[in-house]
Amino acid sequence: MTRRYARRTLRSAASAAVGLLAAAVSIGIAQLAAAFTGPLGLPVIAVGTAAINLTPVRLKDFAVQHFGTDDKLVLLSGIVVVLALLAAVTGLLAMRRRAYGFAGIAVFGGIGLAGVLTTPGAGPADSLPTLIGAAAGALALTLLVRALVSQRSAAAHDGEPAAGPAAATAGRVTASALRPAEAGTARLARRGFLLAAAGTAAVAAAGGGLGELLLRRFSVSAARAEVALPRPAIVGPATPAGAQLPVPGISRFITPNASFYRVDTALLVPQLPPDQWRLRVHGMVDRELDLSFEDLLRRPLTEADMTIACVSNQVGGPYVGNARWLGASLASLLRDAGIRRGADQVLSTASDGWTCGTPVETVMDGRNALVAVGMNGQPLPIEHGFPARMLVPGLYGYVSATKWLVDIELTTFAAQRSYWVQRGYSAQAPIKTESRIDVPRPLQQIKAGRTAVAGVAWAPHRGIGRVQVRADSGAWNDAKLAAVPGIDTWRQWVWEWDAAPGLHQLEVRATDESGAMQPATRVPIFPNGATGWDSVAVTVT
Ligand SMILES: Nc1nc2c(c(=O)[nH]1)N[C@H]1C(S)=C(S)[C@@H](COP(=O)(O)O)O[C@H]1N2
Ligand SMILES: [Mo]
Repeated sequence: MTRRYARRTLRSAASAAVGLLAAAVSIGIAQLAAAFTGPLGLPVIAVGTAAINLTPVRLKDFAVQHFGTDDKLVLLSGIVVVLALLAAVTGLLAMRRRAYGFAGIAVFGGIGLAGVLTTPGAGPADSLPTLIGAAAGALALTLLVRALVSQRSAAAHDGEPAAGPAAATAGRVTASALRPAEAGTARLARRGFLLAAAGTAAVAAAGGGLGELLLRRFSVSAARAEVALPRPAIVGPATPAGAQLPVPGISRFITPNASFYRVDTALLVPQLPPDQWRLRVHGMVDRELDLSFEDLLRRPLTEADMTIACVSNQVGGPYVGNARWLGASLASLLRDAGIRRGADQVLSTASDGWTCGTPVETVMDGRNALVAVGMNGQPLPIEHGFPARMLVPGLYGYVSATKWLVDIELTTFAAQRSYWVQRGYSAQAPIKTESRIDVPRPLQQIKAGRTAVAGVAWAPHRGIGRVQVRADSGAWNDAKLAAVPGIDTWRQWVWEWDAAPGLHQLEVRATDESGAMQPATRVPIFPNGATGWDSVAVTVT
């Protein structure tokens, strides 16, 4: 009985493998085809993108909180697991009736096609990889089913039980529907199936691998390396000597590009060749503008230090960074276009269709709102928006910091809602005053005696006026504040603590330069940013 059970399991596994292999061929061949038509035609990515855009906002917040920047990897892994399960079931069904298998492939293909066709920027040609992949999958399925059926038929004649009751129904694939195989050919037939399986696996891997390789030609990293950024017309203030406190473990005043946080909805980082990039300015304007990257670089460029933060940053969280940016004045660009009376929203759009709404008033009030092209002395890194992005000091990223910027429309908040506003986030979202303890680390063990408690605080475009620290809910102590080049960056702070042995809790709170203190009340990220005081628990020995 265990032998029969083992044999049944093996049979099911072989059927499931048929489905998995056919799915692998579909995806591998689709990837190869997409290497010719472009990455927008990659069906799994397209479905993942559609999933991101359809995901309820609470679930997305959960994903960002728990998986951080790995949320995309988790999503893609999830899609692959679901795909594999459905493919295995399709294989099992296909061994009962081939039509079920084709139906399964049609469903996969349909979902892929829907994903591709709803991808902003995708054209009719981008549906080809999915169609070709589906056809290749159907072919693989046919071959594998045939090979497995003839193996089972041969095995039956060698004395193994047949696939099931003989059926006369047309299209029903059972051993009895085939010509009886010669006795003794079972081994040959098994080898035939294994060869077919290995062959399809090789086709899937070769297609996918070659596709991956060829898709690299869409990368703009070579084009980025060739960009020579002009010197700034307005040079940023020199970083004051005391901006960086000599405390090991504190966040560096300037966040290096490689460790700057990344938050966006893009599964594949958009690759925009600078020589093809255009920026359109339109809507409620006197004259439409249409700029090339060269036009943008010819404008006087401003260099400015600016801290940007994500609304999804929890109290004490990592989604904040400070860089020295280089860009053209957004206000001057809009002045050239001529803002019509009544326009109150700058609606910016990325190449992938993501949108962002910024108050006209904020952009025009004299702060350093930029169409940025440089970050810390380099062209923008591709994942941070190459070749151009928007930045507005003082506003959360989702209402100000459009990466891969291609379109600016002057409109009203009443007429149009941007990506996250459609999903319930506030249309107006200034960055809330925040402070974070960098050292000591949570649950760190430290030696008794004088120890530095230090970190960063930010209230972009208001400036940090005071930071206070306390231990074990005792009296508040003023931290020493580092120097800053202006009010748009974060500010380092340090407090010397005389630590006595035991378990302690440290807390921090900041006050902006207008005198408003960071509220103690914990509110969640949704709908316009978390509040509350950061705290860490440490053991002193
Ligand atoms: N095209 C595009 N731009 C975008 C986003 C996005 O999803 N797509 N996310 C915004 C958000 S929510 C933030 S916090 C900042 C983050 O910028 P960074 O990834 O360069 O740190 O980019 C903004 N710009
Ligand atoms: Mo964000």
